Amino acid sequence: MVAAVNGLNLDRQTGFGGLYPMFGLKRSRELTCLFVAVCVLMSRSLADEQDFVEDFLKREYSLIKPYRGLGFSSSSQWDLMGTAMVTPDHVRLTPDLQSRQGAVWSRIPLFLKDWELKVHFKIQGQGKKNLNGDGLALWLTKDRMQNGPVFGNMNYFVGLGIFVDTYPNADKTHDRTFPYVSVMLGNGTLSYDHDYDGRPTELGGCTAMARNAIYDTFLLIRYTKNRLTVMVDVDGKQEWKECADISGLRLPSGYFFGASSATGDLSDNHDIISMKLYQLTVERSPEEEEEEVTIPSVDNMQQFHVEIQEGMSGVQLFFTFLFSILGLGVLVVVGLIVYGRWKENRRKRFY
Ligand SMILES: *[C@@H]1O[C@H](CO)[C@@H](O)[C@H](O)[C@H]1NC(C)=O
Ligand SMILES: [Ca+2]
Repeated sequence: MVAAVNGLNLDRQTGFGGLYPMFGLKRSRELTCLFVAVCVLMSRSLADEQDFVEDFLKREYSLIKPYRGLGFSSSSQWDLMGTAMVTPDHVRLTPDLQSRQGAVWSRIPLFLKDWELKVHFKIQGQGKKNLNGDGLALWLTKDRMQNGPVFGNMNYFVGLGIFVDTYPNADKTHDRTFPYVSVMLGNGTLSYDHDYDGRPTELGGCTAMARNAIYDTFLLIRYTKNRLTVMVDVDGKQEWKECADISGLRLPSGYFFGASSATGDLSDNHDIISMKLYQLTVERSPEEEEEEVTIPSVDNMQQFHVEIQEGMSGVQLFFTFLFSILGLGVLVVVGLIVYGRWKENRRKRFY
């Protein structure tokens, strides 16, 4: 569904831009009429299922090839930091080398209310599965261009963080398959807990086999009417798979888009190929129009709270083992005694 919407819009975009120069100005009115008619027809069929009337690619918020002037020109709308570098094919946040941090940040604060960000990314490296790390993060935050421990960005961030976590730090029990995509909303006091892969603050997520994928890998983040949806497309089927759906999420405006990544002892190439921002046009009631948000928040935060199941420490494991052996020993002794008595009784009965 979403893929279809996007596809249509892309076609509309390129088709329209491509047609315009061929017609004179006189023609443009007819063309506009035609365009409007087509839009109305298309939106009517789309509106049956969802209330987006139209959406448009916003170039000023998008990171698209060729990345002209990126990282050095004052006219570029994006900044690079750390190890991030631009090649003709991608923005490489980190190379497949240990202890690197890199990021790319938009210079323009976002004041759109309803939007959709489509991210084309690539994570690829030499390391064997689960011997690679640490993943990348996408941001829409109050601060930009900060260093830190959360995939190369600051902790206690204010705003939205979407992580493509490729290394299971906590998951010694393997109840979750990595790479794992997860969503967090920071409010300045919440901390991302790296040792637990951010589970204490996670609002939703899913497994996405996006590393060393033979297909192009995409993430879609949609925010409209306080609802955040994250979708993934990593297995070459050209369809979006739902990953997270969070209602009652309030994000202030004026925040910055960014992408960051970090490697530690383990590494990967973390590349951003494009980040395309589409404005969504959504009908709102006057009350919805007026709502002013100053701090990111989620209604009913408790509903997301998960009990962390602590894995056993070495000492606990030792004592568990010890007591198991002792218990087994006691059982064997008791068993032997009972058997002895029983045998004795039987002998008595025979004589
Ligand atoms: C941030 O969220 C947490 C958890 O909901 C809450 O306890 C804390 O008070 C919030 N901080 C701010 C500044 O709103
Ligand atoms: Ca991790």
